[in-house]
Amino acid sequence: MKKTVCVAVTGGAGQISYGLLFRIAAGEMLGTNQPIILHLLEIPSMMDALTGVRMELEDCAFPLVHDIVCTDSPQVAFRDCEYALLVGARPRGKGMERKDLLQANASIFSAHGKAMNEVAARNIRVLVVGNPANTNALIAQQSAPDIDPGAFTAMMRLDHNRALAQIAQHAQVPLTAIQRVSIWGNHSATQYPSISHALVGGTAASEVVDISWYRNEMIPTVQQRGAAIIQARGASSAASAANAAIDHMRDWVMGTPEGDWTSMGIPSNGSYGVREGVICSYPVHCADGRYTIVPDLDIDEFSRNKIDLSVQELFEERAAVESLL
Ligand code: NAX
Repeated sequence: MKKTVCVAVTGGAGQISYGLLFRIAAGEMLGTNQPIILHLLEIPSMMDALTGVRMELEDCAFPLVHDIVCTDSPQVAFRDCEYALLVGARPRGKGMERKDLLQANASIFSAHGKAMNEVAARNIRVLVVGNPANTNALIAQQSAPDIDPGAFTAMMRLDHNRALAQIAQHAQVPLTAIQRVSIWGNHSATQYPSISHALVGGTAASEVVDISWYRNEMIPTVQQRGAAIIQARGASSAASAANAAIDHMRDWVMGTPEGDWTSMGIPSNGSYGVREGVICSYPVHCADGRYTIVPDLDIDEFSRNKIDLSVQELFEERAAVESLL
């Protein structure tokens, strides 16, 4: 057994957390040899509901869970944490513009970033799930100047997994036959799911997948999948989002499979023409607990336009919260 680590999850009483906490507690994220202390953060009005979640976690008698701390104080939640999953966020209310949503969440993520800066372990890894995830991650990062900026990531894995599932269904192959799919840009309807370098059963995806299906059906399906789920289920994606959060953290810590890569929202560094200053989705390899952008991919004109459009949106979101950066 390894040394116990603290894992903070915000929005602990929300629907994604209900799909997430039990899997973290079972060892699916950090491994079955990694004991954990869960730190669950909620707003004061949700503390009773959070107590209910805690009781259920206790009733699972997970051997890996050494303690569960429930709190409405970010300073308590992030103390000594080596992993933080920032799921809690303000949902879009009636009549709320995107700008209002950005502002409402900006103050939450700025407070959480400041608290992490004060009390979290210096080697913390942060995954932002709460929307708008990329810009919230940027705000948290900018509010935590004493923590490695690269520690702040945004969840694009749900989009990545959605793309895999669409290709598997279209090409009628098992999911395991598909490699090297990439999501570029923002976790929004402008995101660019790319199959330019993807392989299906070891063959270039462009030879297996119908290109007009890809451009006219797959791209919009992946971009709009969140809305389609709300329409069908009457509630937003929860179990699949929780699953993606587990996948994101697990691969970051334990590595991506040989020959494959994943997609993560990470600080832009000029790679692939995305200037510094936003949290952008790139294809990444993970090994030894670190991610690196997949180098030297050819970007054709179609891809360039799609990536630029989504990156432009990221900079517009950044401009809307500039006063907090
Ligand atoms: P819920 O509304 O069910 O849960 C959110 C929880 O966060 C609530 O219990 C709320 O009280 C709590 N919360 C709000 N402000 C908080 C604060 N300051 N500190 C701590 N907790 C706080 O939403 P849920 O369905 O769980 O979704 C959570 C977030 O994930 C939303 O922003 C949602 O848009 C986002 N998503 C992101 C996805 C991604 O791929 N990046 C996909 C799924 C999801 O849409």
